[in-house]
Amino acid sequence: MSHSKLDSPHRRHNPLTDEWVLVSPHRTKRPWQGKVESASRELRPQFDPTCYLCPGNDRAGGHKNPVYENTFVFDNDFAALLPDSPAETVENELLMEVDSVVGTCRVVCFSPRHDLSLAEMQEENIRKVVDLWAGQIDELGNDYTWVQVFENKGEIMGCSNPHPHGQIWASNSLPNEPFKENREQQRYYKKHNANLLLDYLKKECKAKERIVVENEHWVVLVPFWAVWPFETLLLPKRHVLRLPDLNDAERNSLANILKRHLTRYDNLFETSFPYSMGWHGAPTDNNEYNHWQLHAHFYPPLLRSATVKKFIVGYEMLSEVQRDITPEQAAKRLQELSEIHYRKASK
Ligand code: H2U
Ligand code: ZN
Repeated sequence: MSHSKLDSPHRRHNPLTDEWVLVSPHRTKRPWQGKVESASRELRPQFDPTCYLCPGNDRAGGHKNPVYENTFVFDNDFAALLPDSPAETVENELLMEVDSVVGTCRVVCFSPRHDLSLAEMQEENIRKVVDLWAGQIDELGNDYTWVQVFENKGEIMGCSNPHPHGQIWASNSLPNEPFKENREQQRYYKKHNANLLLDYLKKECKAKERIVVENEHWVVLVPFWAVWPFETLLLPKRHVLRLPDLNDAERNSLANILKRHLTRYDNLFETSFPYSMGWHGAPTDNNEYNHWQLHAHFYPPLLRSATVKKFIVGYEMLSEVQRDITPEQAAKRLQELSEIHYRKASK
């Protein structure tokens, strides 16, 4: 691809969703102005008696957490999806279509330690989170078509509690994002008799420009079509449909790359980096999904500092999403960061 073409405003295509993003690189030609300020270095206690996720504490509705030692999963006390929504009450009319949905929501505590995050946990404990995610997808996949494992991290993302945790929402229908990804991966497979993301990964491994970190089994890269300033995609090097299909070595290796990647994220603005991340594996109904490749998206909102975030507003809401800093510039910044966490480095 000619680089001069990428120096002026252009649009990039996201082959996973068939959507476009406007890139305006000329707006970042000014030199990087350096770190603006780092957010206050919050020190949290290892145990917070008022936290509803800490071991042994009370939750809503009279529930009490066990004194868990590693991970802990429970049914969300305020679930957005319910397993017993009445299907027969749903009526359809032209232009006012309704579909019934049944599902379930769970909360996953990554660690009993209130003061940690995945980035600061030990690899062997991150591995336990990987196993928990895989186990949940196995279990909920028996009953539901889509099992969305995700983490919404940081106050700026609307996360209500700093205790390291994620969520799982499972449903009997395919939600919008996986619907698009399924359609596009299937279309590519039919047309090229090959897997979209594996073909894409081959190109990225050759170009190297957008690769942030990799190990024996995994790659983290800033996708060519990234929308969020420091958006990344994490994917296995071999063809894998779902998290539970990973073998022992690949799970350890996943814990390793998660720690390294999330440490870089934290080091970027010397803050516990906010993001929404989640896993996209093949749907869990009985259809054929050879066209799928397991991957995780990381969508961090921060743009210039620990406090300056990107908003998707105006032209972006009304016409098309847009970015100034290019995916290549973002990748370069992430590549240059240390894998020693800033909280450890400055001690
Ligand atoms: P967030 O921090 O991403 O909002 O997730 C916390 C979840 O925990 C949220 O979905 C649930 C909320 O419904 N929750 C409980 O299930 N029980 C409680 O006692 C408080 C919060
Ligand atoms: Zn806590």
